[in-house]
Amino acid sequence: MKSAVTVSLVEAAHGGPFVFWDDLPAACASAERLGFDAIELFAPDPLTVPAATLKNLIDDHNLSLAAVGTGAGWVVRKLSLTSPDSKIRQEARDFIRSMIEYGGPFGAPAIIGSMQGRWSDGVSREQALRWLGEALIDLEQTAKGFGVPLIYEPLNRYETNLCRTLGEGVDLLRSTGCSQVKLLADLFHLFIEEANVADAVRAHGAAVGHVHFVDTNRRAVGFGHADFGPIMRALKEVGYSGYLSAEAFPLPDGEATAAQTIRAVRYWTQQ
Ligand code: LER
Ligand code: MN
Repeated sequence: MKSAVTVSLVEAAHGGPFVFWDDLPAACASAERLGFDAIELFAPDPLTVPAATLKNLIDDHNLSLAAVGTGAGWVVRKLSLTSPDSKIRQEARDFIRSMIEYGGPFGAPAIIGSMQGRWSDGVSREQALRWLGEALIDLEQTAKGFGVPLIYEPLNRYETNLCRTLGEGVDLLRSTGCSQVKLLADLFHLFIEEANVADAVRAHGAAVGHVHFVDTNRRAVGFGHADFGPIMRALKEVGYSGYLSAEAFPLPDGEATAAQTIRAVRYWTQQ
């Protein structure tokens, strides 16, 4: 398993669960110094940091790009793949496609989390899941062009009413027939929604393509109260070899969160 740390450049997301903020060169320098394999980037759009600039930065710091988030489409532009308004649904798809095309040349998948939206306003759950499924089928084609998966993230009940567990995520993927859409196991969401996180990972591990590595209170692993032994054993059992990416609150600060995360990654991957 490989290590990654999140960097947010989205002003409107301040207060959110990202380790490093605003200063991408400084975040890359810290990530390299601490020994991370990669950064995961939460950017406003594909233009704020031109791809060439990003490439120079990560190359200079011996880092990879683990994934790109698409949540700015929701946070900044209020786009959603399940909006009742077809124009907004289309704009949401266009935005996500632009992020797939941004990360693709780096081998980095795009993550669909908050852009999935929620059903309401006269839209049934079935209808919303159909729209979401159609978008995954369409966007998977773009991802395939770069040889990268597309990552879909079940979220806890306070953030979506569509898919909240890995099992519900697997059901959605099955209904689409998509083979290159993988699930993001964000442990924070799973601690809220799963009866047993290790059992869920064991049952659905084949579908997991990315992990948000974080403790129960959304702080660095070890700064909360989960027992990571069973979860890490489950990830090993299912042969997970992707990223453990720290998407956590910078508490007490980003450096301490990143340092604790890399200690936890080393400890748990060597057990
Ligand atoms: C939001 O709670 C989250 O986990 C992000 O990864 C989704 O964009
Ligand atoms: Mn997440």
